[in-house]
Amino acid sequence: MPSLPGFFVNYQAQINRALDELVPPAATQSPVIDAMRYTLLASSKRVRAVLTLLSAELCGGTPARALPVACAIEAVHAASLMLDDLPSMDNAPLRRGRAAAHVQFGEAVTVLAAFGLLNEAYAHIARSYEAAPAQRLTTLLAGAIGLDGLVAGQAEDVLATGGTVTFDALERIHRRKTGVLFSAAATAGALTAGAGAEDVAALSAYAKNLGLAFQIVDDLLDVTGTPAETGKLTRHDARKMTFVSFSGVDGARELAGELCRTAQTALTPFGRRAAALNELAAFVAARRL
Ligand code: GRG
Repeated sequence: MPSLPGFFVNYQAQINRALDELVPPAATQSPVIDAMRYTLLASSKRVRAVLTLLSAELCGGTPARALPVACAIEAVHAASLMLDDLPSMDNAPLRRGRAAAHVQFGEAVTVLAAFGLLNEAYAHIARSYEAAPAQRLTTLLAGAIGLDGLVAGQAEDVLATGGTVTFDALERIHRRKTGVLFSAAATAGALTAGAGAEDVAALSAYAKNLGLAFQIVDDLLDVTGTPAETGKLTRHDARKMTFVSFSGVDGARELAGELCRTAQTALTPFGRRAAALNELAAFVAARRL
């Protein structure tokens, strides 16, 4: 089974340590903090944060400087998963190989914990960088979450559930739900390295296509994967239109492969220095986890 590229292990360890410090255990009993840590620290590939660290390195920066914003992005991602799983949205009982947060802690605590993670994400950027990069990074993140990003994509997705969507609408939903945060992750890494506009644009194009491919494979794994592989209930998207409903299993895999090749083409200016990001794209095209 295609597994994560070998270099992930080292990055994941750094990211997991930093996330543990970002939301430390509560000093006195706090179900909200428990719920934040429950989802944030559960088993995850950490693809978005690794993308931030790799992008920073590719632009001459260091993982250490990129780590705070990489963690902020993982906190946003975890918050989005908690909200997405709620009964009023995707109604998913299983996430990251265990009960979803609302099953474990109830809906009220889960909504508050998601807000808590969002808040900590911004606070972490504000305290970790000088004023000018902090402002750029928070603006970037707000754009990715907001009205042309996660919130917009999720709104259109939820409102379309049970009905029909066009292929273009589906692509827009998935680009906003997943592609935009991937793009912000790569851009953030490049910005922490002081990259120029051309490098930022190339990495953003790479990540935007990678993110859409990642989401298409996510749809595919809902049909062809197992809960043991994906950590969530499978066949759960049957009431939704997905790329698999439009293109079939083989067509969706083909489309994801094409997008990954487009992503790799965007890396051409970096030459062989982009080997790790090329490997990540090859993994996404073939992934089963
Ligand atoms: C206010 C943050 C915020 C969000 C509101 C709920 C919502 C809008 C958006 C949901 C977006 C969403 C859940 C997109 C799905 C993205 C996706 C493919 C998730 C699975 O990602 P993996 O496989 O998961 O990287 P791990 O567990 O490995 O991190």
